[in-house]
Amino acid sequence: MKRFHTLLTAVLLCTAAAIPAAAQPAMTNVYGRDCQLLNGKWAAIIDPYDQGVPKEIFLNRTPQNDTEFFEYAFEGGLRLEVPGDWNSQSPELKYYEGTVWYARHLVVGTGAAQPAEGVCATAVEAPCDGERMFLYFGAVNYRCNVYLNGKKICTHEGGFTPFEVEVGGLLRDGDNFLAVEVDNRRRPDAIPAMAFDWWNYGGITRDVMIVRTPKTFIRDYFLRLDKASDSRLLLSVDLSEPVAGEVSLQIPELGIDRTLRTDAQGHGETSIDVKKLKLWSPEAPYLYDVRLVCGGSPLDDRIGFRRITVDGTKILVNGRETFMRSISFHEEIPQRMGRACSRADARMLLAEVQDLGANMVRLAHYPQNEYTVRMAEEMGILLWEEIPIWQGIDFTDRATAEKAHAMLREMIARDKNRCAIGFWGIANETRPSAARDAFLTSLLEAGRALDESRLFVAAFDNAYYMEKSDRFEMHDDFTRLLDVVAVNKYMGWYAPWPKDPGTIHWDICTDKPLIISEFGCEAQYGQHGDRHRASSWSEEYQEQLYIDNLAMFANIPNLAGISPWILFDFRSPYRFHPTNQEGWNRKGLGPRTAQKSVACDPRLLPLETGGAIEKEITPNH
Ligand code: GCB
Repeated sequence: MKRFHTLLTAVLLCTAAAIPAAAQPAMTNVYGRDCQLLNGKWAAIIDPYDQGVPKEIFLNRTPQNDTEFFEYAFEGGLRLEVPGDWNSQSPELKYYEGTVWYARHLVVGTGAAQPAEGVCATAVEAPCDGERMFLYFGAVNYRCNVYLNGKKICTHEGGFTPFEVEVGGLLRDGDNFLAVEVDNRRRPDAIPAMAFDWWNYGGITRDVMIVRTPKTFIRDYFLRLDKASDSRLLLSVDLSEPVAGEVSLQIPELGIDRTLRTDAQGHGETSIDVKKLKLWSPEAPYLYDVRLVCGGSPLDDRIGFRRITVDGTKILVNGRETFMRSISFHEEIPQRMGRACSRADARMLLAEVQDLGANMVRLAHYPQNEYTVRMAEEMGILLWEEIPIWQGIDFTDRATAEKAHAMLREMIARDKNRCAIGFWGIANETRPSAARDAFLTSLLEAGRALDESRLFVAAFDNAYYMEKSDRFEMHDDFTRLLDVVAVNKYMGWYAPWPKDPGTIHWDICTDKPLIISEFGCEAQYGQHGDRHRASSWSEEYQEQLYIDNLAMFANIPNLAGISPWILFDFRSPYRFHPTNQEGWNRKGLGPRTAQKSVACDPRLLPLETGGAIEKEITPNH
């Protein structure tokens, strides 16, 4: 296995170098920079047969003489809201998986002729001397090609992490035509792959922005508490260019004003001793105003400092044992039947979590919006953030492995300064094999090299009750490499109880903390029935199942947290039952699942949301 792993890593390095025109990973803390949103309505063309490329619709040509005509036009057709998924914006797109083209004009310079009424356009100031401009996408599901003025400028794969491409030198004065070809088809070599238990929302699902920077700027930084000392901060920075330069770090409240010199590669590191640091914790989520300055240009952030470690079977936050009272949610607003995509959406989801009294969220099953992560941090909610390695992944495919590495890098690059994140999740429900072990080991090593300050976890579904030992056991050697092991176990739902729950014992990775990362069952809101019959889909059955599972958890010697599945019902083509599911996974618990039985009827929205969420919803078309 070791040899295979070394070989795989070597091959990965070669393939990475060979990939053409890939977008750059986004710069850290994009919202702290000079940025302009390109959100709003974009023109769109649905292209299920992928005819947009042969017809060169990215050129946006219009007839120039009497004989010319074109079989497309972006104006006068469909409009899609960005950020947002396309499925919830038009009835014919509800189940659509394929290509959609998005287009928008960028009108550069104040003197430029303005586009005609109704044309989707944004006025963009011309760059000042020496200024650079980047086009940033918070997330596009799943893969995309970006064209500017008829030229392909980048490609990106992966539906939940940000990317950018430099456009300063490509924009011209006046009208510029931006087209984004988005494809959300499921593929065997993708992550996630062919089937997964959530809706495959397609589209430009997060903010799109123009970001302006000086010529040389701080591309990346990582400021954190030294794992070994509560009174030392560690800072590393990378400039946009391989040049020796100066970066200063200011944290006024701590009296810190420190200058650091980067080496000829543009990389610098320093440690700073501090006195009387207030640590961040779920109980006291303290954040400091932090400023980094390079070449006179400031970059502001709010950063908290905390230590998350493992001591035997315990998880410690700042040295204190902390039991993870967690819950999961998908990035979805059930009432709208669409992707959560705004600050208001993040607020709604996290407010529910807070009402439940949870101290952690397992973000299911992919990196969610930066808004959510930042807001959780302000609210004192710990996070487990994971990449969408979800069952069915082709662990033998080198290209898939490279995608996993890219997703992990992009997730850590975006959120490594967010102290709310205590756990990086690298996989959900994978089964042992030499190929899987090599794939995940290489991912884990890469993750640890990027961030030594967090715990690495994966969720498994191969724990079983063994009659012989009268215990739950799990045989998966890969768990040895993780800091924390997590188990998804649906006792009472997918697996019948072998005996009285309160008498069941667990013997799984007893030298490490173990989190029950999923359990639960489906129930229809407001449906009453036999508390001992699963097929009643009743609230009573769900309640009894929770009582039974909690009785069993009491016997897990190394239990360090539980995370019920899930806050809200969520849409999923996996779920066929004609009356109890109707395309929804009904395991939701949250109070706003009051919309459960009526979730498909948007007329009831104001009633179900009490008006509060309704105001923040972008109207559908
Ligand atoms: C699981 C998966 C989760 C599913 C859930 C279910 O184990 O990790 O994505 O949604 O089960 O409801 O079956």
